[in-house]
Amino acid sequence: MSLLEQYVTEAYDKPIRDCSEQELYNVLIELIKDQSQEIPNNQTKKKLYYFSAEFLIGKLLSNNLLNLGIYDQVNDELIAQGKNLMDIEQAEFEPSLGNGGLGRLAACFVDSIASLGINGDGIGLNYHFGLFKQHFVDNQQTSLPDPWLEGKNWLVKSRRRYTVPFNKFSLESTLYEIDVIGYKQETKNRLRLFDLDSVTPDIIEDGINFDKTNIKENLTLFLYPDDSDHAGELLRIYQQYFMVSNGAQLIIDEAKDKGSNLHDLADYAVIQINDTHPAFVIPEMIRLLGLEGIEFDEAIQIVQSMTAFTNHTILAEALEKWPLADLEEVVPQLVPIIKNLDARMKAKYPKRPDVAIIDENKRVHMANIAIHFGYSVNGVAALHTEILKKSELKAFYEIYPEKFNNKTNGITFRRWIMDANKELADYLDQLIGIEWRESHNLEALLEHKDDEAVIEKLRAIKFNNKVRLNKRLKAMQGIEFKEESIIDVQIKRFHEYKRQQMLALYVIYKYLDIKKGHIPATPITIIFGGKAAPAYTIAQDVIHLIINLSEIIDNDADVNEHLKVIMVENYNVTSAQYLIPAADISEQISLASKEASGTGNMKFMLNGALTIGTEDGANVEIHELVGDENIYIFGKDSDEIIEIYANDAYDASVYYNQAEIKPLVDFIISDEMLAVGNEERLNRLFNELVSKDYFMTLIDLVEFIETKEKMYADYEDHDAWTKKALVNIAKAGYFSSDRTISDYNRDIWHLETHHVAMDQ
Ligand code: NBY
Repeated sequence: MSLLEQYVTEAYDKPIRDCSEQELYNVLIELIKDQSQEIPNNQTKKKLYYFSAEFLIGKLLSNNLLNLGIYDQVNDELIAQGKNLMDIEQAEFEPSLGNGGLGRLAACFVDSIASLGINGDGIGLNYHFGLFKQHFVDNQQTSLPDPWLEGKNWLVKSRRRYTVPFNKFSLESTLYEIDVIGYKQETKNRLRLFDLDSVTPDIIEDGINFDKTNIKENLTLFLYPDDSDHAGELLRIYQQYFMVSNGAQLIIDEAKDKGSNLHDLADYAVIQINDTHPAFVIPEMIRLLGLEGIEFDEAIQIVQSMTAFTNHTILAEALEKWPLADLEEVVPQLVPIIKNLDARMKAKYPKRPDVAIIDENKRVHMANIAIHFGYSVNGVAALHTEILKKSELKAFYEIYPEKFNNKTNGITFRRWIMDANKELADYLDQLIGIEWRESHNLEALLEHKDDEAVIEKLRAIKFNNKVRLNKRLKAMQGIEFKEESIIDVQIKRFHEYKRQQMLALYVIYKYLDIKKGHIPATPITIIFGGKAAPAYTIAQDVIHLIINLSEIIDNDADVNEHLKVIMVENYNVTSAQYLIPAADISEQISLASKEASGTGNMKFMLNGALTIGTEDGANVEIHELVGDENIYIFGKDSDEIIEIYANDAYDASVYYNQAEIKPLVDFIISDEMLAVGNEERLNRLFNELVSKDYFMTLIDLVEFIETKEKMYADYEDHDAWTKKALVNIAKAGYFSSDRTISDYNRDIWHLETHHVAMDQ
């Protein structure tokens, strides 16, 4: 009897072929958990703690089987019994522990850290209802709790508990852990998610609203609870402090277990802070070391030598500044420490209010704490790091040039090709051998650029992935597209700087153009996916516009044969794994200088989609790698945009009044649109675009339309197109998160690795 059969017999006393997918899922998750229990934790002396408010890990069934090296074996056995893993994985609920790029990056990183044999755990919170579940009603986004914990899941309860002191009460934590099994590794790491037993859904009113003041019952209910009012602001501070205090206590315990006397803590632990959300770990660790008998000055030195900070944005709104009064209310024990750190910096840099920790409005700048009292500050793509040094963090760069470094983001090839696009991965094995599965070097593919059979096969794989996507969309939303169409995709959080509204204006252009009788040679399917923050009204208006467009086009017999627009509901990691392998075109059209890196761009490239993009974030590096012929770059560059901001020189109305643009924007409030949409939302969006448009939608619109037309025309030469796709795949190796993590380790963490460093 195979291991799987043993488990199935034990649980259900019947053969595999008689089990439901749900039953097989229940068995497999136990089997995998047991297998991974056998793998010892990485125990090397020094350990990385990756602190992050989010870990957008995706489903783990296939991923874990893949990393255990038993995916094919298990799947073959299931297939012989009329079952398969892809169907079984439908029974898994995707963990809702993240939001966007920052959370997905953390997930790719923990996978790479484990796969390189580096000792490093993720530290975060266990949100019972995650971010939120997006549901469309009347062509609008609504938000519901995401009950992901209802399914059988990967969490294992630990015996470890800590007490976290707040002003008015203390809370005792519970720790849940998820094993992070590296790819074919002898040791494993863990994701450590702190939680509170007293949290309960009973306080949820309608949708995602709940009593924000009831901390004992709401602390870990949701990720990023609305912080637009005072109670919401306090709740975020409660969450952040709960995360970091637990994490810091854990670090101290684990170091002591290994023999640390805490004076040497930095020999045992290094902390990477993912954006500012965990930055309270600095004063908290200083506080805890004080309780352990370490003098304040020494505690500062210790913490400083073991803490590094990653910045993910230049948008001011995301750099947290908490009112000191809020901290007095929630965590008064941190206030004297923060004031002391502030006083030191004010004494040292008396004429530099721009680097102060506490500003003149008595707000605490979290990033400033992390930069002064950490030893490394990194951006997430070359351009982003340059902008940090030149403008956003210029004052700090002048003081601490040695702290600044770039770590261009990456993606884990285990999930984003081996798991998401098995057919392509298997074909690459045949073509260039299996070494790429560890080295992630795909350059050998370039030798096959002129081989027609290869080009044809790549096209066939792309088509099969379209068929697979179509099945899923039909099952999820009852939507079908033409499988022979060109698939053009923009999937990411909704934000004005990402300019989904610019692609929506292109859809309007194309719709009107087809109405005029200009029929595309190949049908076009444009797919959007992403959530808008519940408090971000304009972003929701854009979603509304897109769903309206999709309805108008579907109901128009002149157009619906040639153009289809799809808005994917509740876009998440699982849907990304279907969408990306099926895409021909990757939309990376942010306003230059605003997208720190992007990582979706890398996933599309790896799966053979061509990018249409601005010179922003990591697009710049993709462009350099693939060359002008294999990417479609348009629009103003970051220097130009920064200059326009500096001179306050963008006037939306000037663009709006151009003959090519006006009819497109006017369509937003046309009778046709108002017949299907909500007047208030559409008017608001229209007014925003013509009068304010802070993220300059219209500045690149004409060039965007021209570039898209060129791209669709180029698609008609199938061989030439697929050759470009091949070059993109071949050059994607640089964007492996194993490379990124090797870079972090080489420059920042300095931990032992059990894996040969990659040579690219
Ligand atoms: O981090 C993203 C960047 O936009 C993207 O360019 C980059 O590739 C990625 C990984 O480095 N940032 C991001 O996802 N940030 C957030 O989602 C976020 C969420 C909440 C808050 C701030 C940022 N917040 O302050 O509440």
